[in-house]
Amino acid sequence: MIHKALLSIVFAGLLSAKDSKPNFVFLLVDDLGLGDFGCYGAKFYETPHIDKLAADGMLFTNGYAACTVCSPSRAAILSGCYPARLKLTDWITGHKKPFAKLSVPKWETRIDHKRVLLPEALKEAGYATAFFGKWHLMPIGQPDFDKHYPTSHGFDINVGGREWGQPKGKGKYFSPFGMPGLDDGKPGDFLTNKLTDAAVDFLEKKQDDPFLLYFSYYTVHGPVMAPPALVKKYTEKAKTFNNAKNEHLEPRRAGMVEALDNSVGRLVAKLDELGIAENTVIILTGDNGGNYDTTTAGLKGFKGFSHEGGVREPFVVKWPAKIAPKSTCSEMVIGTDFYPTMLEAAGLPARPDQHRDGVSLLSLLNGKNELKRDTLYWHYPHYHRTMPYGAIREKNWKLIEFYEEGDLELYDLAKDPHEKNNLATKNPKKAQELLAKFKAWKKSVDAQAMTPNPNHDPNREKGRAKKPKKKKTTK
Ligand SMILES: [Ca+2]
Repeated sequence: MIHKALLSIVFAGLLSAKDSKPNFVFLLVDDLGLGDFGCYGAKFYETPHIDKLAADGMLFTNGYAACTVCSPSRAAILSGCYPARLKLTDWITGHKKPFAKLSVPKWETRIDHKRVLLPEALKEAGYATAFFGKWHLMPIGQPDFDKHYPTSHGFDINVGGREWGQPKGKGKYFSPFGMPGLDDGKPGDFLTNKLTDAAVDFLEKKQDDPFLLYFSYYTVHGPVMAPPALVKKYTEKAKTFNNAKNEHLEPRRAGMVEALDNSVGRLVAKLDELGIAENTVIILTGDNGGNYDTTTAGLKGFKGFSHEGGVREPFVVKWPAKIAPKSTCSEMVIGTDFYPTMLEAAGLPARPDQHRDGVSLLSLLNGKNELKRDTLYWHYPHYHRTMPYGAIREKNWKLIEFYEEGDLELYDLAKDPHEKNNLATKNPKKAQELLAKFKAWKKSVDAQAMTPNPNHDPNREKGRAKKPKKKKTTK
């Protein structure tokens, strides 16, 4: 009897130890604008499941992506390092601008295998790790291309991840998909739904293990395609919609967002059904700002731009065991923070030699609205929709430096969240103070600098990226 009692105590102890290790469902949406969800102000798009997710957990109002384009932002999440430190600073494979004023540094198109990435750290600790969706972290055209699938970077399984930055199968968002590990389905099947089927299947199989379900949605990146019934719904809605906030009434994109919302709803429902929702951390965010066809909640710029519309993201965390419902947090948080956050949430030791630029958000999730960090940084030595630039945000101040001419823009985001009043000439002291900090940071992470381009030819610089919304330029 004593033995039996002892055994049951030990067993209960083991159970609670296991229970204390949370599961992680990490949901990364592609090209997600700050204004895309109801809980961040959308009225045209309908996202009841995501709104409920936010209401059941914590909604962040100063969430950031580590880059204004895909690949660097994704690498930052997986590594806990700024793209500048990784030297992986542009979307793969980037634009070529051979005649531009500055030469783009020789940047990386792969993550070094020596790094212990988030899924690898969790896998070491006994987690089942699964990747679904868009990867976009492979050195296209290089001999080691095949060594950079998700399964070479810590994921047990890969459903859908390859070099693509968007669906490029025969049917694009519709069957056939042409993606590894994903059945091509039948004509008319929609990619978001099929990936969700696979993720739900994983949950059913792994419900007894601690797991990391990393769902990196291809949506809502273009091509803008949605199931016909949803397109019809939003085409009708647009006809009578009271567009008080001047939202972008694009029925297909609205349909993509609703399909995403349905996917999130299915995952949450499955966790509830399996009885594992209480100790599962669900995180939902985006890799960079929304594209031209969406609404950025009034922020300036879109994906690819240096201003807030390029990097501010919805950022939601639900963890019933720890986070009080209807919580909000205004601290600045960024993609590099997920890695240390998940380690601490799992009771695992931090790996400061790995996630060098991340800060654990656990204290925030526990209700303390403070973080020991005042500054965030971005370094984009590339030509895209924006001119090459770097930026620092320190508390409410944001400084942007455009690398070609050294032009500065300074904003007080508390008073001017839409970046309309450049204060760089009015407040040169603050501008120079932030610039000095920004330069010191670049040095500290060994950021790659641009150099004068010996082939610079203004007459051949066609399609040259323009600074958004500055004074009109003459061609
Ligand atoms: Ca993206």
